[in-house]
Amino acid sequence: METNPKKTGTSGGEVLDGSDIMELVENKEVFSHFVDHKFEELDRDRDGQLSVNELQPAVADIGAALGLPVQGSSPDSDHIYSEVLNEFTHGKQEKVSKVEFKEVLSDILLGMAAGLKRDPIVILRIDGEDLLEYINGPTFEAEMVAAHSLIESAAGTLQDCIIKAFELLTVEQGMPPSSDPWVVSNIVEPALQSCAGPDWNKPVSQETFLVEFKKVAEHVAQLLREQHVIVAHSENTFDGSGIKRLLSNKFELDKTLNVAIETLPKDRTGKISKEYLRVALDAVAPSAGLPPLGAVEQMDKIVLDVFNLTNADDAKLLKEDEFKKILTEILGSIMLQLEGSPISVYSNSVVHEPLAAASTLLQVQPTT
Ligand SMILES: [Ca+2]
Repeated sequence: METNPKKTGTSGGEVLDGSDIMELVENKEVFSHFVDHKFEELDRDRDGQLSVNELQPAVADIGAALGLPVQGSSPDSDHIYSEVLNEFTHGKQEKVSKVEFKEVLSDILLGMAAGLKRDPIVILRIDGEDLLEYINGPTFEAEMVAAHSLIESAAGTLQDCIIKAFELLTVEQGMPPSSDPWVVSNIVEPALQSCAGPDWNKPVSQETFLVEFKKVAEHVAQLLREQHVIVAHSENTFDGSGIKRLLSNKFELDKTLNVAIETLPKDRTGKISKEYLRVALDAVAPSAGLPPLGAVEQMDKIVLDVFNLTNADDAKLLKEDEFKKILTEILGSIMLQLEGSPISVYSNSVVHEPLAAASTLLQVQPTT
């Protein structure tokens, strides 16, 4: 995950924010038709019910729509696949009627739509044009000089410098993530090979670096023009609103805090050491709309500042109530910091098939 303080230039992208899914499910007539069609397609033996085997294609589609790798490729995602299947079968190996299928599908789709609304995904098509524009634009030289002095300290060869410079470019400059194995073998490596010269394996001057990097970048742009790369760009902003919601709901807050301290070590009188505040905060994080500790550098910095301000690291023993009170104060301080300057986090990943096409589940069939 990378962090980015600036607004990203993704205005040209196609936004998947869940509103299409929401519209589909909320339009009774269209959704009924969609379910009828899906059901008929899945019910291969035409007995009016879906067996576990007949449900498999729907489960695979839901996985693809959720952005999961194909079934069988990792235990973590396979677990989600079996959860999805359990949703339909209620954990039993029984057949599913159309009514049940419709209910569960509607729940799953609405859940997906809500997830996308919180954290929209923008689909970008990288075709080399933005990269070409960037390398011929006004900021290129200054930025590459800065990049070079950053990279140079590692004292690499020209080739190393060029590879590292590509890692510094993002979709904003028209470059797909250069660490993606597909991008490496289909775009970056071929461009490097066709541009290799006599200075390739030694350290070079800034001037030579600029000239050579530009040549390779032009070649990369050319390759991108021949084969477009689709990148899913997701952005998440932490602005304190999740904490605000939690703090304003006394019942929910109590419940969350109790769960968070339940498993913490206590002394004989039931007191908890302040050194466990961090662990407790991490346990509260999902309910407060915060990322886990260690996931977002800027967020960790805020947490550190708040802990310093509240002397939260002095390992004193506190009664449960005092411990919860301090934890609540810490949440409040983090909220104020985030309200003052929200943190945006984005991640880019290469999609080898366009998302919508990967999932036939979300394609509404035309009425025939
Ligand atoms: Ca059947």
